[in-house]
Amino acid sequence: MSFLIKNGTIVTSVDEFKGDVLIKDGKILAIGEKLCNNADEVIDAKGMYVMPGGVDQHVHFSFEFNGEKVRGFETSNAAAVGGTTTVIEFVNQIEGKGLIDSIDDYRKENADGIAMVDYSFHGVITDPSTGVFDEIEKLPEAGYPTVKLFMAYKGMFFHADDDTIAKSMEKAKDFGVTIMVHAENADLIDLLQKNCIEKGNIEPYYHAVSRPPIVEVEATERAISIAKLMDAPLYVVHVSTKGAVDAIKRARAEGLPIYGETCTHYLTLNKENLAKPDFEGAKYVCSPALREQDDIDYLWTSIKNNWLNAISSDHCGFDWEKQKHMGKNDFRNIPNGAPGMENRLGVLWTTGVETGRISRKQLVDLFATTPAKINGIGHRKGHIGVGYDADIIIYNPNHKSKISAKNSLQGVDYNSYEGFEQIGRPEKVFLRGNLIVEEGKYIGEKGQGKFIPGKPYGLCYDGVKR
Ligand code: DUC
Ligand code: ZN
Ligand code: ZN
Repeated sequence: MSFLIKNGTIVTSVDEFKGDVLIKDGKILAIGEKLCNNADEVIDAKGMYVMPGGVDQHVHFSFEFNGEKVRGFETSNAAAVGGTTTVIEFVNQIEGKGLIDSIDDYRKENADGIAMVDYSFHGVITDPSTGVFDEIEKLPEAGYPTVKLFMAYKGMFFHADDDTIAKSMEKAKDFGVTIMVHAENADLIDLLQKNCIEKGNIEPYYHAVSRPPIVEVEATERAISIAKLMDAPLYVVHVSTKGAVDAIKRARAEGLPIYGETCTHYLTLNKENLAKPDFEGAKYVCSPALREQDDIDYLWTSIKNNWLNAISSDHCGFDWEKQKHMGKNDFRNIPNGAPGMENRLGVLWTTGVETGRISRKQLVDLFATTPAKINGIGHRKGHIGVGYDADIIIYNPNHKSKISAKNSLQGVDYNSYEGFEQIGRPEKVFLRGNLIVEEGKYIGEKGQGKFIPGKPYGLCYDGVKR
């Protein structure tokens, strides 16, 4: 099946121009002015923006907290309607098992034949006892060139200490594997949490009180120091504070290959949400915690100036009614995480592009192009160019809607952006040349998403083999 998308404004991370895009056999075949061809279907995109499908490199479809599990790949059509055509999810190493086997097994059971957008994986090291460091060199061959380590979550099986981080980096740098960290100081959080509980401060708001900016800043600086010592690249996920941005900025100014992302919610939601009455605040319990306005403003400045390099959703779908309520009497038991893969583009367009804070090109870069490059899939994803996968969004900037959990496909009983007035929407979305969203509705099929192996030496390596 071939499509000719005519008369749209094509937006890439480096260019914006009026033109046509011809797609055939899943790939972009031609881009130009007034292309004429006998495509099977011609689509008039006049007045619309034609952009690459989003790459959400930070989603959780298997995260567990106190035995409670998030919604999985069966809800990935939500990413599609939100203009995201590739998701990259974090898979924990199973205790006593190798990292590659853990991801392979997870993938076969939970993603293959189920996913509705394309997908790739980051491995999460949880068990250093299995010879996992020696396995790092085999990750690129398996198509998993990224590894995440959780500096937070003291006492949980996925917490990683500095020794694990250093050893991972030492190995990773020789094989082009990118180490990513969730940077928060686990010990300090544990101490502050206990202090809150001892004083009877059990409500969701104290999640934020016990995770102040300094715990993120300290861990970010420490991770950078370890990366410097090991001469390894580093990618810091979900940066939420000025101090952490500054640490990354300083490192890059020194010439170190240190990169970072922020997330939609850190740009648009604030700490006061956690104070909502009737336990509504629990909906906003995620880690790092939501911040105050000065940090939020600085994050906008950071994405505009390329101090941070990508915007992810950190999608993590726990229900409020049953799952978040586990922490009714102790905020420490509230599962951490917020849904958001469906809303990343609409919210960023409305709060970023429509307000003039960032340009459309910058949005494309942060939403699709750079995340693809960081994860070794930039040769086929995240860009509108000849030979790339035909993952394309036709964005209608004139559509107006109100975000609501009841119209959402995320499979979660709340939406963090409930009532948000969104400007524009992905009218049509193509996944490798297949039309999967039409008039904003998902029309694809379960299992249409495919595994996209990542290549090593992603963007954090700056094109240099270290
Ligand atoms: N933080 C979250 O809020 N959810 C998932 C994992 C994480 O680190
Ligand atoms: Zn995290
Ligand atoms: Zn996360």
